[in-house]
Amino acid sequence: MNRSGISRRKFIIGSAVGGASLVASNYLNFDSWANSKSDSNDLKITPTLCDGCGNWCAINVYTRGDRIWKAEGIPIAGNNHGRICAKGHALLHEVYNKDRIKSPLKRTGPNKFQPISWEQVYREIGEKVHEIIGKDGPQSLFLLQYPEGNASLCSRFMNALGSPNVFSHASTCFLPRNIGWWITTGSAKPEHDLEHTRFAVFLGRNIAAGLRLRQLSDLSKAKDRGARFVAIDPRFSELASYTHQWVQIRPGTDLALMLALGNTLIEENLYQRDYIDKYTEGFDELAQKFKDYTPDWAEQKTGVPKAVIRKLAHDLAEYAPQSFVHRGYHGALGTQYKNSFQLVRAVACVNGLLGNFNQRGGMFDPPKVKLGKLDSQKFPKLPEMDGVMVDGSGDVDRYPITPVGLGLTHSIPELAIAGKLKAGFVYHNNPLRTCPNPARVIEGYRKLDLLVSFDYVLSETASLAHYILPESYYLERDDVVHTNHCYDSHQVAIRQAVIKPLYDTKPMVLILIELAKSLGIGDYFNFTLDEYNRAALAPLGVTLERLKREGVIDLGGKWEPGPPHFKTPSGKLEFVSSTLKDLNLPSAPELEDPLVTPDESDIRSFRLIHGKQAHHTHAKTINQEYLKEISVLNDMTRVWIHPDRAKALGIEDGDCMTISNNVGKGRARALLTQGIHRDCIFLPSSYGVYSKKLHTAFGYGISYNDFLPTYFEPVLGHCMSNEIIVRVEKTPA
Ligand SMILES: Nc1nc2c(c(=O)[nH]1)N[C@H]1C(S)=C(S)[C@@H](COP(=O)(O)OP(=O)(O)OC[C@H]3O[C@@H](n4cnc5c(=O)[nH]c(N)nc54)[C@H](O)[C@@H]3O)O[C@H]1N2
Ligand SMILES: Nc1nc2c(c(=O)[nH]1)N[C@H]1C(S)=C(S)[C@@H](COP(=O)(O)OP(=O)(O)OC[C@H]3O[C@@H](n4cnc5c(=O)[nH]c(N)nc54)[C@H](O)[C@@H]3O)O[C@H]1N2
Ligand code: SF4
Ligand SMILES: [Mo]
Repeated sequence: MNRSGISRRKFIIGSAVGGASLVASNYLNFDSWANSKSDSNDLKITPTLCDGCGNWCAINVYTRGDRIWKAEGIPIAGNNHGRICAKGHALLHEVYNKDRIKSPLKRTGPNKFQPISWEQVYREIGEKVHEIIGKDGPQSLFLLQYPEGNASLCSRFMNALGSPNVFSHASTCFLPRNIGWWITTGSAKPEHDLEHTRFAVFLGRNIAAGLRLRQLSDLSKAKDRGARFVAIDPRFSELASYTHQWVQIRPGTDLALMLALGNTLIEENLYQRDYIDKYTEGFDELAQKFKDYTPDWAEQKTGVPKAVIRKLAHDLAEYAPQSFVHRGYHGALGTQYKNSFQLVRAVACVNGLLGNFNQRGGMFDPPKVKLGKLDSQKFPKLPEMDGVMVDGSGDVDRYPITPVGLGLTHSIPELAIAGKLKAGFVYHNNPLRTCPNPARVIEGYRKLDLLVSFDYVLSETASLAHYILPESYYLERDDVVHTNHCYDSHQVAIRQAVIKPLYDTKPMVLILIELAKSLGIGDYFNFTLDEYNRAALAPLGVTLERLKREGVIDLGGKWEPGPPHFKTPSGKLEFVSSTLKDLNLPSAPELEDPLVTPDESDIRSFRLIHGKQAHHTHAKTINQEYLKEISVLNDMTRVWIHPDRAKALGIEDGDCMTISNNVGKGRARALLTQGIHRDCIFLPSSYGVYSKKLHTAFGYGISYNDFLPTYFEPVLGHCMSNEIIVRVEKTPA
């Protein structure tokens, strides 16, 4: 057998490496999909929102009879402008996945589950929660969720039970990015006027794989108009292949580069003086702080030649304010390094020096839609919550600027082991796969007296839960109205059922309303989803009927350039932050080294970095057969390694490597490429599913979390997921 240049021998090694029994092609039969389509001529188009990743692209889904047929993007939708990605198409098939949970389940042993009725599952959970609250108080409960969409009602559910412990994926994804921007500009997620920019730098942000469809299409338009782009990344990313320049940087050293850009802009008088006088705070102190961070100095740290650094500063300045350094997401500016928070602050300050905030071709605070609330006469208001979470979020003595309601998800196992958390509800999240060091996460979650999962398949986390309450898949349910996909205009959108649920599953909102009754908090849930949504829409002058008909409604008020308004304590962009000063933290950005570095005296020692692939979301889509086939055909589980480093270890392209450290050990095949920095290896983050109940994905590839120690970054508490040193060796034959 020879598939895409993979010899039979190598292919078997590849699958053995992942431990999967993969008989490619046979499991995937396109005819079966075509044949199973309905012959009905009853064609219907239902607008809804894709649930494939956090972009919430608005889509029109076509059905024939009761069978889903295809989807298209909705042109006016802010985040996708009519486009959808491979996942947006492929996940339509996921409704029919054989691995779906078909009714509520109770776990009766390891990987043993018994179907039970909704009444029984509500009753048993109700009894258990009462017992736990009686013994350990409501503070011992937590809820972990996706922090948008139905999140408002899930949080209401936890708060009604008396617990402030609402967690999200913040501590493994974006925490420093949001807090750094918020502290500096008052906007946690500024947007970019990419379409009109003339020069932009993407620092550890790969919009061509960690997809943001709107930005990709805006980038193309700007490129056609002559704009130039630079990707700064230790590896030749998908975006780098599309930009005009790729700057290869030593991983973990972006902060030194940003400080040197700031230094050059200031020392060479390249900054926007008028803008800075009017709209910023602390310039003189910043200039003093940046004095020693010269391009010469940064070259030593980053490996980026000083001439390149200087040229970057000059290019940014030449086109300012129609230029920017991208605000980042998960890559270098997310929860990756000990210095990520300082880095985000430095990036925000460099943008401040360019004077680009609220300017054409620069950055801006995206328009926000204010939704209405339930009538407090008719529906009781929740009592006020104590502001501090069990993990120290919001606690002045622990993580004072980590917001309550996002939480440090990767601390849950520790807190369970310490006996501080006793019962958990996990919705649309999979900590057993997406948090560091699975062995430890499993140990922690096992300690819980009650674990309830609301998943649609038996993910790793659901497989460990005492009860699984299956939510209907996104194509089968209505959700809370949505506003966060707007980008540059005020928009409102809705996810709604395209077909009836195939199995005995329910929409999350209905589950909450019903479960609330057996938990004694029914009074706080005495409404229907439609009532809740109508109340939300009331101030917008939009009816629920119209929203369901159109899917997305543009309310006008598109962002326009003008004088900036910064929602910071000083009302200005804070080069020097009064908030950080009050907390005795560095008030202007300063150098901080990464936590760990590879051992230079050991040729086997590497940093392990990781990243997204365009056809997968985290490790949750690899159980979808078509998406897996893309990985198989293109041999995409391989780990990138520099040819010189590989040669020294006797590793050739396609060879099996053993990767290990004191957290874990795994095997993967090598992809030899000049497109990766010598100091690191790159592991795609889409693989490593170990739930045996995900039959397509199980055992295919490995995950970075298998090597990631459990860290808590000192200021914000995030997981520092690129602070991994591993030993790489050729696997003996
Ligand atoms: N297809 C797809 N799209 C997605 C997602 C998905 O899973 N799949 N997830 C969504 C979510 S939740 C997120 S958070 C975003 C993530 O989007 P990104 O933040 O773009 O994602 P990553 O792939 O984690 O990292 C981006 C780049 O950072 C590089 N990098 C690693 N270390 C360093 C470093 O030290 N310095 C520099 N300069 N670069 C470095 C990596 O090589 C990678 O190319 O994508 C969103 N969109
Ligand atoms: N291995 C690995 N770990 C990662 C990442 C990675 O790429 N790979 N990325 C990091 C980043 S950037 C992020 S944002 C976090 C994300 O961390 P998580 O939010 O934990 O990640 P997901 O993989 O998106 O988990 C989603 C869970 O929701 C379930 N689900 C999917 N659709 C539905 C539905 O319609 N209803 C319900 N109820 N459940 C559903 C899936 O089966 C899965 O169990 O992970 C971080 N950790
Ligand atoms: S980017 Fe793709 S997976 Fe994500 S919401 Fe849009 S269509 Fe769905
Ligand atoms: Mo993320």
